[in-house]
Amino acid sequence: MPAKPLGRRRGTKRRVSANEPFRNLMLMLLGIAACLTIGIILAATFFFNGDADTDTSLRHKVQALPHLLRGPNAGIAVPSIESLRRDAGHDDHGVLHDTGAHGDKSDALLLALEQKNQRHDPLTENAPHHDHQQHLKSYPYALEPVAEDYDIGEEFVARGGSRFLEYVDGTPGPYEITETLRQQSDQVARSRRFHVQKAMRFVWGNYVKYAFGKDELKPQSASGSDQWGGQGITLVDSLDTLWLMNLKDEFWQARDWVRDHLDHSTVGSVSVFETTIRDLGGLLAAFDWSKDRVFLDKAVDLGDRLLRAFDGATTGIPWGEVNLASGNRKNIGWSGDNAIVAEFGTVQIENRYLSKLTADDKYAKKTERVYEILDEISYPDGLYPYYLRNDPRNKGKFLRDGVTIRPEFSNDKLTFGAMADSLYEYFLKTWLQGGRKEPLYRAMYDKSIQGMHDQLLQTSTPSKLTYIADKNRNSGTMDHKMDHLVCFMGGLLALGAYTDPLGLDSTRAQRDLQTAKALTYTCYQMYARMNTGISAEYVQFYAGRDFQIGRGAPHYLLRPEAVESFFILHQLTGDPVYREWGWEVFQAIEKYCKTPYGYGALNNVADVNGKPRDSMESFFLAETLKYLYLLQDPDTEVDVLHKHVFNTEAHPLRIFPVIDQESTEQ
Ligand code: DMJ
Repeated sequence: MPAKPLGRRRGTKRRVSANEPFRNLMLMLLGIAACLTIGIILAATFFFNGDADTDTSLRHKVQALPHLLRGPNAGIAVPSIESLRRDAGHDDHGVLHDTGAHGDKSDALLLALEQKNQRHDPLTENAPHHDHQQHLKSYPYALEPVAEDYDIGEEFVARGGSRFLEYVDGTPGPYEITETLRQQSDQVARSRRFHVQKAMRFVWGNYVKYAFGKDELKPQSASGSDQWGGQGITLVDSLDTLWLMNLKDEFWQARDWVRDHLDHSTVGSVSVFETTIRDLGGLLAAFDWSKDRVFLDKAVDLGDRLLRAFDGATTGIPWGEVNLASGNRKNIGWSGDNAIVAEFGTVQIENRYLSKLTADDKYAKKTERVYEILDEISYPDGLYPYYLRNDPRNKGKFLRDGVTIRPEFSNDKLTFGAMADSLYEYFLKTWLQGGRKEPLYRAMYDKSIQGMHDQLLQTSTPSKLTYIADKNRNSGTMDHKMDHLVCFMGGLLALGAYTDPLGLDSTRAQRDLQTAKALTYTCYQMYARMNTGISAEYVQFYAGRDFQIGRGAPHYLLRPEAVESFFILHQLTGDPVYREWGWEVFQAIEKYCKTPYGYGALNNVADVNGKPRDSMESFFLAETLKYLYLLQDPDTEVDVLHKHVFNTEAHPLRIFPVIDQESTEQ
């Protein structure tokens, strides 16, 4: 039987029950609620699975929290939902190259996150993170110990830049870094560090034999030279390398020379910057590790002589050169009497350490004042042109009725390479040295890194290599080159990310970490793509061709910046790939730069038959060999996150809270 049709029959009056209006109202409300719920679910699905990098990044923030609380970052501030909201507003510029505002979308996402967090504890909700972990692959690169009689000169062949492509954009690696992998990597590293130590023993032995106490060893002609005014620069610069490589007999022999022969009262005019970072930094680090008073006494004497560079400097910016014997000062001739930001902005760590150890704040005060002046005259983008007018002939310009007025920049070139590089490095490191308590320095660092991302960061074609270009601020013209010197930025950005007051998982820190890794990969490519496996002084980027050796810059001066970043990134992330890259670089240096008595700069990194020059800068022993060794030394006491700050010449000094703690323990 067909069912009776329901509903009103035409012409008949419908009977209405007493409950019906209420029931209809309820049904309507239920319908609206259902629509709203579906809408919210759809919106949330879109935001959580959408294409925006920011969304992924914010989701990642919540998912990664448990890992952060347990892992090597335990103790690092966990971002609150308020800080996430703040990030998504002013600080959120997305990941690499995405500087657009995310506005409403981010707000909606944060709202969704807040609602989610009310129902689920973000500190325990990490299922998607587990998913990611499950998709991680095994580390595919062979980890084989190196025999002690392995002949690098015979065996090493540069293998080009076609490997490790998965590291190009700096996103989290596809490989699982397990405890077993770390242990394997440590074992292999110990067999490699033997070879780096052997290189140091070789070059140091020849320095002692042919140039002991001289500024430099000439590695082809087995003689010494004194082009740094006769301060034993190589010896002093090498002290902590000897200590950290456990070459203690050599260290104490060098200490005796410092005690008996190092006499700054006979040294003439020197660069304030170079002498501070190499000589003063070397003495301070030697003291910091050995606690031998000889080093501190010599450092105080040198520090007092260098401090005269501030005498009569009406701008508060020191003179570029000072005569250690007479105290006479002058500007640097070759820079057209301009003061260079990377010079006067890179003397703070050494002078602050001196103040800390002597309880005399004169060193710290004068050099910290430089940062206040820089902050006062800074541009909104936090980037500094590299020349400042500091000319005595323009003295009147800086004085008005006896009051010092603001100094002025005298060019508009923006770079993270030569002449500006370590200024930015010291903003962050000065803050770290003081125990992260002086917000001005961190703010100056963060501002400049934002400016760098907004204005200078580029991606090459076709390989999508990340690089930091130079720029003329006034004309806006970009120069698509990158100095090898810029390669320190990978390590610095990573250090900044791991110590970011917003937390490592903040959008800003994640952006900086990604840039750090991507940039470091580019620096690795600058080595790997050369015939010798060694980088040129700078490379030039061209559309469609990635980079080529810069015009007039095919040489390699034994510089450390790339291996410095490998070391720092390895200490922070534990990814063994940085050890692979460092080992490759070491072998290339061993094969192409080694001479009968040391290691020499190369004229042309494209020429596998070239003869190294008869010159070896002290930073090869102070920095390049030290970083290469520490990278392969799992047993080192050096700890860049909790204990030490490296000055720009790779001299590790304890940070102030550690000094304080250790002095109360004694
Ligand atoms: C070193 O003297 C320092 O690292 C400095 O900050 C820049 N360049 C050299 C090494 O390349």
